[in-house]
Amino acid sequence: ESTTVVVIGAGPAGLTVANLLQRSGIPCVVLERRTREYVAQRQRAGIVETRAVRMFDDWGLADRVLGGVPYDGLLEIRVDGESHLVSDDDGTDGPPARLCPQQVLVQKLTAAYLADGGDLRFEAADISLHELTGDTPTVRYRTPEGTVRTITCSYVAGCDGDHGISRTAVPDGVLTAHTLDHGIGWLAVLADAPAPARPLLAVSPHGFAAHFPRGPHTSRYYLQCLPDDHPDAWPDTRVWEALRTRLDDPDLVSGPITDRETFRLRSLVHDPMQYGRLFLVGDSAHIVSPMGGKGMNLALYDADVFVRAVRDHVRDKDESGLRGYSHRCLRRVWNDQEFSHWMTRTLHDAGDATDAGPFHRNLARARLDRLFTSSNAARAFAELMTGMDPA
Ligand code: RFL
Repeated sequence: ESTTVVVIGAGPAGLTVANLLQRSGIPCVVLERRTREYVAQRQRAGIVETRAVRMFDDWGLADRVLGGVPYDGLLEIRVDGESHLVSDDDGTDGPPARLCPQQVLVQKLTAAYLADGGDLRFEAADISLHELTGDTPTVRYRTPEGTVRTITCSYVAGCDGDHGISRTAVPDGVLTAHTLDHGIGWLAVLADAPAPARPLLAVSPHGFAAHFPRGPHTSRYYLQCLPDDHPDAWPDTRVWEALRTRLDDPDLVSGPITDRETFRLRSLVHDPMQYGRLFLVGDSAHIVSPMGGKGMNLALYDADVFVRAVRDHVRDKDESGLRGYSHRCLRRVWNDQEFSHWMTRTLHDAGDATDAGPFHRNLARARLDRLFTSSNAARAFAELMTGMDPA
């Protein structure tokens, strides 16, 4: 069996690659380890940034793959109970960002790809990649029935996240991993409780907290916690009490908690994002601290750059896009890492719950003050929020 591109993983990165290839008339096969139901339920990101919305629009896919509710592009930053609004309006024309939960995007991308005849194989086990430095790599996997299959292709898109097999197929010493542990933990809570009017980030002496919409009656909350905290240390009463205190909202309406996990904030970049004919796309190449909402949006960016490069090669024998893939993606990755790092430090250090100390606390407060009072600072922030390529 042979195809042009084998896509490993059916998350936001893999499904976007698959849909854009399909729109380009380039054959591909998607291999996903999990079931369709499992993939469709994974809840994480909540905002599709302006650039990504316009990208789907350019490909004629926006109406089919973007769900969720309209979004005025405003973000509330509450500091010790005082509310400030910041905007992602950078003055450019075109459709704005969308509040579209990651699982809705994934469900719709899956449906659009399959409706147009896409080849998507769930429960593909023991995937292995071979001859990546030759002209025709092969991908081997086992079907749910236990048959071992081999697919020959021209390119492999490694879209299988941070714990996938794609990156491990690269020999030791080829990739450099740049890592940062922020020394901060977050408790992430999902609840059937009223969504806030707009995404809300709160600085308080008791630690950072956030409240995001994930649907009209579903909310995502984040609470800064100890880096190695266990979710069991956070029973319902403690969660709601901490949220009411840190959001300075004694009337916050609670609801049944449906998911609760803790994790450490970390950032990771693998350089380069390519080995032979294997191209790493999305989380398989980089992890960004969730502060700033860039992880999924970076995955969508990589997918767009990759498919355009493959299209140039297949259609016009122009290899420049593929050769420049890693460099181009990494430029944006580092730009977003910087944004996310800036937000992570600012919104945590401005409270009193990190060990950054009073000097850094005052620096963080000065940055927030500048953001709220300087139109130039606000504009720079808006530009980063949109994710648009710098001119
Ligand atoms: P995914 O989503 O991890 O998908 C990878 C897919 O590959 C499959 N897979 C395999 N398939 C075959 N063989 C194997 N050996 C395989 N191993 C894995 C998996 O089953 C899966 O289907 O990576 P992708 O597509 O690169 O997408 C990246 C995003 O999911 C990620 O960046 C975001 O979720 C990060 N993120 C956020 N991003 C935002 O833009 N805004 C946010 O608000 C936001 N919040 C978050 C987040 C990540 C979080 N986690 C995971 C800590 C909040 C949280 C809690």
